Amino acid sequence: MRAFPEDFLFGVATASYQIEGAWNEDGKGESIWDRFAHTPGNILDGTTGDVACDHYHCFAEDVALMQELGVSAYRFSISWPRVLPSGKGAVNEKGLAFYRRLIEKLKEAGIKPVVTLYHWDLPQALQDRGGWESEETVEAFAEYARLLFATFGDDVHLWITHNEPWVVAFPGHYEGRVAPGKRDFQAALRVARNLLLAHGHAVRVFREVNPKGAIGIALNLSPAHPATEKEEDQEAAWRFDGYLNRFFLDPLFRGQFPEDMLTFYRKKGFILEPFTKEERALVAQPLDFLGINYYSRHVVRKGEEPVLETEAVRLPGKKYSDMGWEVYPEGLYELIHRVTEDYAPRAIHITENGYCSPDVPSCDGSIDDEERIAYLEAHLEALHRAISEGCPVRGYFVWSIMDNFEWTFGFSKRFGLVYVDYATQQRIPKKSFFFYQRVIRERALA
Ligand code: IFM
Repeated sequence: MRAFPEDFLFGVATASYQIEGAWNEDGKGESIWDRFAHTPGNILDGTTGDVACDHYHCFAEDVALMQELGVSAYRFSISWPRVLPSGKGAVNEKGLAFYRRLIEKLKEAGIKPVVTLYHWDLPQALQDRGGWESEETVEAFAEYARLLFATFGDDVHLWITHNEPWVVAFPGHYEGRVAPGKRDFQAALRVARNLLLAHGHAVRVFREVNPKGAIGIALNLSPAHPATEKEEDQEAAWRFDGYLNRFFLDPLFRGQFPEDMLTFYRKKGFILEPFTKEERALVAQPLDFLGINYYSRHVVRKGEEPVLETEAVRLPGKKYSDMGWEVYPEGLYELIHRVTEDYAPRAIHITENGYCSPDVPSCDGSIDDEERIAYLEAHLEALHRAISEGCPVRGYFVWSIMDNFEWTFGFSKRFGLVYVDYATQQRIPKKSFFFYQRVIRERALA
């Protein structure tokens, strides 16, 4: 038996746009994801998050499922336009009331709320005035954070400022594959910088308001490995590491962008202002924990992509999920050690980890997702190894409690421990639900 520490948090995670639905109910404002998904051609299967898992109405049933699963924490995000329809100014009390009801239900069930402030659904009203490219959004984020800390401060166990700022900046503003769907690398750099500043402002407000609980950020991190021993591929892998990992870790823990990336982007003709002394102090304020979202590693070689000049490589003989992501549990172990040794966070939470497979109920209605079980088991084992070697990992959140709207892929991808029949909103626990239930009950891997 490999036992986990007594106070280790076992949780599950979701995000507002992916599950809530009720996109225009009770005074909610439009988000950039409403706009993006409503624009024909953006979502692969033509669906939207208008209804999604209808969690806005079914949240009590969903909390009951979490209670049955036995989790000690639930990570969810607050929809900014649901509580501030224009992004700032007038508060939508009905929106706040929804999250109050959810938090109450969680408390009754003995589940600790873990709240993400920003999981990608920016109020469209702010986007119309420049979105994350504009300082106005940075200021609005600080006020939005203040409202939430003041309203729910003492009931929330962990606060997460941003989820995966890399995705917001680069896939959102350079690749154009997620909202707001821009294709401009210069804009993406500006957005990345502003997201870090906004994070810093929110942390400062948190320390001022001083609620119970702790604050951190969730980064999507992934080891970048060279496809071959060739020097140009090794350089490509280090550059990709700078692009994905160090570009956020260095400012958060050292107050500045990595020197090699500043030079690289400058050579490519992009403007990236280093942080000033005041900004450094703001961005690198001590965090209570670092959230890591881990799914896979990246294997890269030198390639034709115009900015980074790297290219992803798919290796023969390896297992890939339905997202096309390699199953690579060793990467989680490697990452935890690297972050612990290079950046020394006070604590680490694995804020997301999970597996995508094309699950289909069998004739008797059960869902036998053996591959997900194998994935979770291997990752929990890697995590356990890192903890037993002294890495400060305090929690683990499976993505996701239930199947949901997988952004550009719509409902065509399933990550849940619980199957969702979108036509009826019926929830069916998969076999992996019972696997995770047993791990939580025993607080150990068999
Ligand atoms: O669904 C997403 C989530 O919103 C952010 N992290 C990755 C998940 C799977 O793609």
